[in-house]
Amino acid sequence: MSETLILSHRVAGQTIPAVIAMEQRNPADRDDLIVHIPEAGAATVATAAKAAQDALGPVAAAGIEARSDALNRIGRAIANNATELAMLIARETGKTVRDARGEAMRASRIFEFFAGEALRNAGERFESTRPGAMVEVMHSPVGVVGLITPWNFPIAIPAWKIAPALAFGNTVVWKPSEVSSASAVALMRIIAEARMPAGSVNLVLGSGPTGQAICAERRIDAVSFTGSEGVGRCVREIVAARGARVQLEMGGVNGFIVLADADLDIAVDCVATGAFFAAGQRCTATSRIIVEDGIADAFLSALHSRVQQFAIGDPRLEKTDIGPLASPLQKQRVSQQVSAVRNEGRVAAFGTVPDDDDCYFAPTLFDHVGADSLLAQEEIFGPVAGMFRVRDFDAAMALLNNSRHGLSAGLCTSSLKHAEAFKRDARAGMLMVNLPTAGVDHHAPFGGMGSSSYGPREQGRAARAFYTTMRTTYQRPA
Ligand code: UN1
Repeated sequence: MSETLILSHRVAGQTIPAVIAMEQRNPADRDDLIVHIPEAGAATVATAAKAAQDALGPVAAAGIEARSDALNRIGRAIANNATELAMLIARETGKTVRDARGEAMRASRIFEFFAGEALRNAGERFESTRPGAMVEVMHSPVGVVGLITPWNFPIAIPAWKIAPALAFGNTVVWKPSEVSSASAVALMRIIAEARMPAGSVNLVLGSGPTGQAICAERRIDAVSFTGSEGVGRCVREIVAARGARVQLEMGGVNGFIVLADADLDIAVDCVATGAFFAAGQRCTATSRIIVEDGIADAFLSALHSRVQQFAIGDPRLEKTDIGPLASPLQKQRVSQQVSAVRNEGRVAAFGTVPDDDDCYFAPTLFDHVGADSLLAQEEIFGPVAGMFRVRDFDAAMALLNNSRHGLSAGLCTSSLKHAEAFKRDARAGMLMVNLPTAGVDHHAPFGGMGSSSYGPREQGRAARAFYTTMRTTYQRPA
């Protein structure tokens, strides 16, 4: 039986009525989960930003222990509701329920991590060059932050922006992707129960125009965005033009090198999961598989057998490894990109999808891809990867670094010498040795080089740089 949900914005603790503009359906079963979504215009965004601004005083007055307690409450509530949240994420975005449960637990831990960070926001105090005077450095809130988040991690990415924003005394206007609005509303319900001052977190639903209104809203002091490179560039232009702070996490065409001395089982596992899990819809997914010639055929056949074992199907089922793409639009985009590169390598279809016309896309690998192929440069946000055959380690590194992106990069080897050279020379913000390019820890800095990222790192202790502003006080006794 299908369930109908009408979603609402939530500003200053109240849901506000709005006209419905869009709908989202379960991408694996178009008759299941239909949510109706409004589109917040500039006026709604302004109301939300005003509510957030009005909450800054009460948030400061409540103090750090209250903030820390609230973040802990949110973290615990997410863990307690992980099963329901995971099923909703699976139904709404096609992420497998196993992955989604992992995501919920990650979101829970992120809130708990930042509950601690709220209490550890230490500054510095040192002597001034002027005798008798002292210098103090404090890390103060930036103010109202606008958060624009994608559908592929519908609660973990919001968590790693909302939690540090709140930990350091900011307030939030949050716009989730329209593809994951129901998951966002579920997270928002949990946040609303954490007993923070009204207006601490405000949820505005919508698509591109709502995001644009956030970027342009003058009451918003800083904007953090995760999504595509094209949209990221627009976000930066609008936000920077009005002098506000901006942080972007965008795509990657992440490379993974397999050397002849690699443990083949580890290499196959890293590539199979890195390229095809989550149907390739992770900015850290492996897109370029760079393999030393001598082992390329053996590696390919082992990879082929491994991917054949994956269960592709209904993301709501516990046994499923790979679900569908998140929406018909996503399927259309991936199909078009794959058609555009059809002649740029030898295609090895790696799996079959359930026989219906939902949003499934079979894992696809292009072999013998040339270094100047589009596959080497453009991100395909789907279960699609290119295999590049190279002579040796130096050729592999040259190919790896021939990209305007630089999010994550991987190497599979048993050679310490090559691992050290990779860590020194690979142009990427996150380096994985004998581990997949996707799958990051919640307490470590996250971000890339080149066109992949802009602004300070997210996550872990590094997150403070974006969500605080330094204030230097000089003081001498009167
Ligand atoms: C991960 O690989 O564990 O959108 C996280 C994304 C990234 C998060 C990846 N921002 O896929």
